[in-house]
Amino acid sequence: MNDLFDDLDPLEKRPPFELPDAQGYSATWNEALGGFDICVPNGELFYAEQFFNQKISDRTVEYFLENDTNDWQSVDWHDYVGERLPKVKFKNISWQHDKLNMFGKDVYLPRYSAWYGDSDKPYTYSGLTLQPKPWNKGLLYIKQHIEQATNTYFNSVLLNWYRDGEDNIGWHTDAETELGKNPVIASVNFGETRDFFIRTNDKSQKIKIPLKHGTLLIMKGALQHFWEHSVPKRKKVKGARFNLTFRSIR
Ligand SMILES: O=C(O)CCC(=O)C(=O)O
Repeated sequence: MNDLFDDLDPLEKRPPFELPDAQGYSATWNEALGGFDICVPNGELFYAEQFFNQKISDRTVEYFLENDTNDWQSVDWHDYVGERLPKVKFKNISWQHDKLNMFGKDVYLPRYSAWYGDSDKPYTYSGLTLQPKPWNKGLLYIKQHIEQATNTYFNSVLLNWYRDGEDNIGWHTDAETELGKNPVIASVNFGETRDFFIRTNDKSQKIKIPLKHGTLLIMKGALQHFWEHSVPKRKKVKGARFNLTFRSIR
């Protein structure tokens, strides 16, 4: 599906971001999957810059925001924090605005989210236990395309909606025990490009990976045990970005 590099010899193809020029790092073009198999010390990635084409990616953004209450393109979604968000009747996704208790105070997360999956797979992250909503047509379409390409089965997905560059997610790993020892996590992106960072637990190495409209990034191997990831604030980004992380809960 990735034709951006078609005129290059496979050996000359390079991912559109820098990897340290050091032992343990490599990127190899995977012709069959249209992306790069990337090795980092104690971890593996797969990066397909345009796994979903423009048309499907545009339609996905629309699908996520369609609702009976507002024109999805012109509304300021910052006006719907907390309990106001579920009052909007979204056609396809049950978006919610979760809060965390930090030092005795409830704080809303700087993003909206939704959780879908097989009904018997509740998931706990950052102290929140999420009950999945049943799969819908659009999410199954995305899931099945990723499953076919990667030969991996996923039974749940966390959706994050970053309204603009103020929304973010801090450094963390997805090493929850219910994901198994070395989880395969497929992260797909729609909307604005945002910088996704991975850094080693000791903070000595950091890699910036641009995740674009239609990009697929797969994290696998021991990555979650040795590397953290984050999407920091980017004040210049004015539009929305959606990230879906497909997981397999034991
Ligand atoms: O938005 C992203 O790219 C990352 C999301 C993430 O790290 C998570 O959901 O755990």
